[in-house]
Amino acid sequence: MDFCNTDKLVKYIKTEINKMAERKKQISPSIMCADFMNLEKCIRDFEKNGIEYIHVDIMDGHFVPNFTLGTDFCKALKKATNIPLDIHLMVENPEEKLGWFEFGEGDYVSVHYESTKHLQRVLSEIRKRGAKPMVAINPATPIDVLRWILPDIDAVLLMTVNPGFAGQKLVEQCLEKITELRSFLDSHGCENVEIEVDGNVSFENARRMSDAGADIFIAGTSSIFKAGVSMDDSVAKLREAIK
Ligand code: S6P
Ligand code: MG
Repeated sequence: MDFCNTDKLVKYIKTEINKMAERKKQISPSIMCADFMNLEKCIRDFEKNGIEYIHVDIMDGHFVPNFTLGTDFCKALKKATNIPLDIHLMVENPEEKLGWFEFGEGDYVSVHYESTKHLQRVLSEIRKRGAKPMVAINPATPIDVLRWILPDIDAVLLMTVNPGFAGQKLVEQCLEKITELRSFLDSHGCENVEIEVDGNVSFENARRMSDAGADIFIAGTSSIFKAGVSMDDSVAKLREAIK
């Protein structure tokens, strides 16, 4: 290790802290970006490549201007594979809709800070139902809104684009936000709380996000669902970028 090189030294220290905190770099492909005519093959490819989570985007046409996947789709996915789900609820008043979903041990369920007046209630309900609660925040939402729900979360989903659509461009200032969020969590004794990044996680951006402190990477049209690249090759390339 070249300790005269500050960048290398900082990266080395961050890697050692991550190891101590038992966090590891993981991939969660966004299934809304898959080829729906070939979903079975896609899921088997995820399994073959040791994919850690499947990210399922649920949109209600109110909280975000789009519709995507829903309750039956999650149910079918749970039957089709043992890979845990990472359900991203982009819906108004998620506390009213949580009961519509089947989820359990090992699954992540995220709700947006901006979507509910009862954030703590809905996060604790997720935990009560056996899943891991995650809070999602939009690019413009400040980090300190998380202060009083820290005991209720296992991860923070940091949106790196405004939610609603695949194929958008990274909101650049979110890179600095990842670094700030990691220090915020560590300074409040939450070294084990993971950071998930969602939006334009390209191979190049993934490397920058990983260096900034992200742990879980939502892989969409910018990386593993790029046309003409095999899943094996793109997952290997993404793993190389985030290690
Ligand atoms: C967006 C959604 C995301 C997208 C993902 C797509 O509202 O929450 O999960 O599916 O970001 O990836 P990409 O690489 O096309 O931005
Ligand atoms: Mg998402």
